[in-house]
Amino acid sequence: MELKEEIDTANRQDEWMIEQGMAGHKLPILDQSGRDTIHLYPPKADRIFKDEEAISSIGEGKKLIKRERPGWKGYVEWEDYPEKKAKAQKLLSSQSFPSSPDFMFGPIPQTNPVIAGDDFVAWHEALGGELATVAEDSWKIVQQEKHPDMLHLLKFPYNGEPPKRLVTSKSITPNPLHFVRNHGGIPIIDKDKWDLSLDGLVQTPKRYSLEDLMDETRFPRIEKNVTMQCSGTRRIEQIGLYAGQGDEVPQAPWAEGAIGTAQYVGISLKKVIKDCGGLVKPAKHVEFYGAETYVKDLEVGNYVVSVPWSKVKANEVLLIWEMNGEPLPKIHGYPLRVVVLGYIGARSVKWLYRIKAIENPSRAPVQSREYLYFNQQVGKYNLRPTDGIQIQEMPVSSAIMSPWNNQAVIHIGKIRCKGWAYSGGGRWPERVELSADGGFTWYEVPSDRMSKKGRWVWRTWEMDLPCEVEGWIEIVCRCWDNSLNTQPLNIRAAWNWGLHVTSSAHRIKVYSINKGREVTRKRLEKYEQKGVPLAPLTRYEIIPVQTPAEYEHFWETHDPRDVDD
Ligand SMILES: Nc1nc2c(c(=O)[nH]1)N[C@H]1C(S)=C(S)[C@@H](COP(=O)(O)O)O[C@H]1N2
Ligand SMILES: [Mo]
Repeated sequence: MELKEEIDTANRQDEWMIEQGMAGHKLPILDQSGRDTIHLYPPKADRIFKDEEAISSIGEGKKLIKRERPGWKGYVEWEDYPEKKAKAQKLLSSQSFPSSPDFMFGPIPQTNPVIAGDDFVAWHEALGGELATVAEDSWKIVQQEKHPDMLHLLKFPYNGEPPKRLVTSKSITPNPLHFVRNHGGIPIIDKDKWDLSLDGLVQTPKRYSLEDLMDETRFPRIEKNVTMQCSGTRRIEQIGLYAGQGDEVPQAPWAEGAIGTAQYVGISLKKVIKDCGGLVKPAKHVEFYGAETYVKDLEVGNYVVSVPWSKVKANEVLLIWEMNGEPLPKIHGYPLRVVVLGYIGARSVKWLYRIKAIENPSRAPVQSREYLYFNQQVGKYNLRPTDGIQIQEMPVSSAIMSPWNNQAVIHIGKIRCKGWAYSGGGRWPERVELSADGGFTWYEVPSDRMSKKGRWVWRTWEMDLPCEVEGWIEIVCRCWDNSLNTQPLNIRAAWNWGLHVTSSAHRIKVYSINKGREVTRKRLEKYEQKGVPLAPLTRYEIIPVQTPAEYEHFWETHDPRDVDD
């Protein structure tokens, strides 16, 4: 028991930062559960171990983890081989790995990619065989397929979003700018060698080539504009509110860009299931298998999730091969992916190779242990997966893409704002409202400045928001969907350990400089005449603003400051 203060905190260079909560990762935890308070300090270094004996007993990665099928680079089948899964888990738990940087509690790295994902890379390297070069291959594809301005939040598994200025630049997101959320590598699959297996609780299990699925005499083609939203969108606000308390598994610190809209072409899964003779009892759910390898708590598997049959039956689950007029990019699931209309992105499985009809929601980790919405009291030390609601439809949400938080804006009584609004489950944004006073008064975005409404798509919007006042203001945005659902007004109300569903009204602080006011207009003219730059806001410049004569004149024509009696 460590009673003595290992006083580390005296005379440290960073004492002030630690005391002010700006370096929470260095803080000892106070254990007050006994009579005396005990300080639990972070260890100086991570515990490093490698059990060579256990590792060599498993055999070589090359033999164990091999390519399952010719023409499917980076695909390893796990779900069919429980023994192989157990061996891989043993391999990973017999050694230590670098931990990912604590970007929530520690400072966020000022780099792009923001986080490297060293732990994920090391797991793949340790597994070896077919997975040895997956991280490298993934990064190459990012560079081939994605816009050079993407914000790479996590390099591997790749997670990236477009910068704010590009998120809503078009109501259909160009492919290179569509956000990407991966849990592992990017399998590189030859479409002629690919097929899809449909099995489980169906009358007649079958396999389909891409050609079969594209045969319009068998399956009517569907073309739809669909917004895909990751349930982690805007997570950065939850991280900022309570750093370090949320799910510390390396998660992309998403901002407002983990949402995108594309025109997809494919078919309804319902028709394919019918082609297999329909479901047999007691099928109620449909499970999707993605070809990459995902490591969760050192457990190794494929990416597997499920949706209820009712969703499939409503023709709201599509099998997609085309995105914005092009074959699906590799990074978005080539050759075939699922797109579940109005559900969180997580259910829209990429690199789909298997569909299985089952009785209950999938027990795979992504479905049963992730994408859960916990009560606020549930956290790291007390949670159980059954405490969380499995997230399917996203609630109504919106975001301001311009101006940016902490930005100064010069205007003439109106601040030009831009953003998006979206609602899950087939509901759509019916009204978007903005407030320039923290949410006391609300102005409606004129309908002619919103993009077209549709059941499965977001609406981008623009508005000149009336603002007379100057100085720091708070701009807030909220949306009402067609069911008149709206957003909670603060982040705290929506905070949850998984850092999902940040659907609270979006708030930004802006410094308002209203040139419509005489004093301000004249002052800015003076700056211009003298050639003094305005930015940044913190710039210190001495510009005389009143002459001594003007000052005297004021007091000659006004009451004095104090009274006589
Ligand atoms: N096979 C597979 N499918 C997947 C994922 C994944 O990691 N692997 N990520 C899911 C998540 S969480 C989201 S938000 C969407 C993102 O789709 P996109 O990368 O095409 O934008 O894909 C989903 N489908
Ligand atoms: Mo996601």
